[in-house]
Amino acid sequence: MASDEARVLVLYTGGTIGMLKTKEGGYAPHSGFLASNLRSQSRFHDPEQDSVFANSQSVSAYSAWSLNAASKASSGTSTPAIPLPVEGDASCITVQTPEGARLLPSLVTPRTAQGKRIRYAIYEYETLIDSSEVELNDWIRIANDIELNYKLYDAFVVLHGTDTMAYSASALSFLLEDLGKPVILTGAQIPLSELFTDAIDNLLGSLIIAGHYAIPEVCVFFDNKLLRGNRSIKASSEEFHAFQSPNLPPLAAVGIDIDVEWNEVLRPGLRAFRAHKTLSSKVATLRIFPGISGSAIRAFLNADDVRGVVLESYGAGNAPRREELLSAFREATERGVVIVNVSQCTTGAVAPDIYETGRALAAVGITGGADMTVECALAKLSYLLSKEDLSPAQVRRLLAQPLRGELTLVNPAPTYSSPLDAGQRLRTLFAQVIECAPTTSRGPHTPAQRPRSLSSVTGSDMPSQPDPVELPAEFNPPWPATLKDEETAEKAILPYLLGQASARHDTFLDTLLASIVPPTATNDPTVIALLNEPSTPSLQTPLHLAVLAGQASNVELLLSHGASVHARDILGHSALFYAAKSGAEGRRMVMALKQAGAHLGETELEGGDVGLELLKARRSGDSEAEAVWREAAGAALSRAVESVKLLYEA
Ligand code: ASN
Repeated sequence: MASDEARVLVLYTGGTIGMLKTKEGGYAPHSGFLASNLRSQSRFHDPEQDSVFANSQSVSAYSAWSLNAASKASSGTSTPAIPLPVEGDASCITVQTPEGARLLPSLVTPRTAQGKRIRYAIYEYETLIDSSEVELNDWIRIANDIELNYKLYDAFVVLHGTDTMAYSASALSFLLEDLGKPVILTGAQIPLSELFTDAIDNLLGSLIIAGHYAIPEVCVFFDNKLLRGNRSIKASSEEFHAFQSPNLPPLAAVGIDIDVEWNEVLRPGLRAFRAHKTLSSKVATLRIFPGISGSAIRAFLNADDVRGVVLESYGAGNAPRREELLSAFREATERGVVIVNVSQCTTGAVAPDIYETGRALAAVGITGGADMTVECALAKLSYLLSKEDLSPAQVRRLLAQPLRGELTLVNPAPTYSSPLDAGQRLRTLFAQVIECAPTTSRGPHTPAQRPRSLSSVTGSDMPSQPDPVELPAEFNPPWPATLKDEETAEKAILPYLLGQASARHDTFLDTLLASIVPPTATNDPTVIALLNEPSTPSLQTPLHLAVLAGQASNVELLLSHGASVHARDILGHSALFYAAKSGAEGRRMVMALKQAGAHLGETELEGGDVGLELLKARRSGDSEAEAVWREAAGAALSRAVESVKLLYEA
């Protein structure tokens, strides 16, 4: 398999997307249907890339099977299982299951506009469900499956019913601790089996985003919008635009281009990824309504299996101040029941100190949940209460602060002043970078060309050139043709500046980071996410560029600021691959990257890229280079060697 392929594992849990009509007349998930249907569609599978299915009878077996499946499904009888490919088939992918490794046939998309193919396996759960039947154990199962396969895949797509997708996305966002790779939940309002369906756009969009962008978050992708999962709600049971994120703009929007809002994307986790595998079922929601009785509330809060409650209050966090209600709440919180206050309004936040009614709730020990959705607050409570070492006071404290970007702090400390607030500073920085830019990567420039583009950005007093301003070709990808406003300018300049600074052998990267990240907020996720935006048309991030330029201290600096070790460039390589490729000099970078959770990708290992490098080092007697590759590959070394076994033996 080629290294310009991204690898995505699709966990198929059920939902409308793969449903067929039963003979009783209702829709229900149908085992086997989805994978065979996708295989028959050229946009989801390019048979030319699939040696096994192109060259064997399996193609006809599959299509015969899929026809069978469709006709039997409509008659309500069961379908045969998908024929499993045998060991050695080039198109099979290993999927780790709780029972051990399984080989699954892979599918591969045609090349995307960005030049990659997405190779994916569909791991269909034994019992496909309508998501209205989802349970806490299903979330733990998904989290566990992602953990088992974390190093084998670049990203994960979870096919899920829409009814409870917002709950599942919220729960997964907490269960997946220090996540560094994309996990995208999607589904459909109309099944893939129907002529007119949203399943195609939703699944294809999810695969493409998952395969191209190292967005280290649990997201929901629906109707061309990528939403932070724990900010999403199902807002319509009829429209294709089923999901909304009322208090946070989408993380990405798909149109002619895919526009990722990198400023909103969270930083990847700092520690090694792991899945938390317990949730508390002792949580419940309580919706306030006019006339609600104190005795009903007291009975509810006294129930044995209630340890955490999401209180759905009015407006900015208000509820009646009747003493019978307040005393029921007070008794519960004093017993250690954790109550979090979120609003019945779709947009806006709970601000418990605005009204006396809201202040009364805070006074009886109820925690303000800011702008969390009900789904998210419930999932967060369930997650926090499952951590037995946390006291109720600690749970309350954690509820009020963002753990996965799930809430907006009411008065966040000012963390980010746009460099464009100080045009002069930006101009100076830019001029410095350009003056010292390594000419090897960018080609020769005459200084006169650069101020021209700069003046159109900042309205500066630099020497002006007659319009229209033509930019040198190599400026085109990171620079829009016309820079109309400051925001566009900022978006265009910063990734480029960071890329340039990362490749330089001086302290310019420190200066630049200090200028965009105030010293008090080095961990500000909104700013740091900028680091993970590709700086070049070949999708290299500042981290790639620092590694390629051999700047070990810049690598360490970028990692400490939250650069993702999982981003892959157009050739499918992460920074670790290039670090290892730089031989003995790369050792320090390899160590830093591995410590931050980097690992070589399956496509690099299986595709022979790593194996060939090892072989090259061995044949040339460069034992140091070989040792660096061993370090980079770690336990995966044997698979790298296996990929070029024939050459080794030769
Ligand atoms: N009832 C379905 C489910 O949640 C709805 C859907 O997927 N559109 O599984």
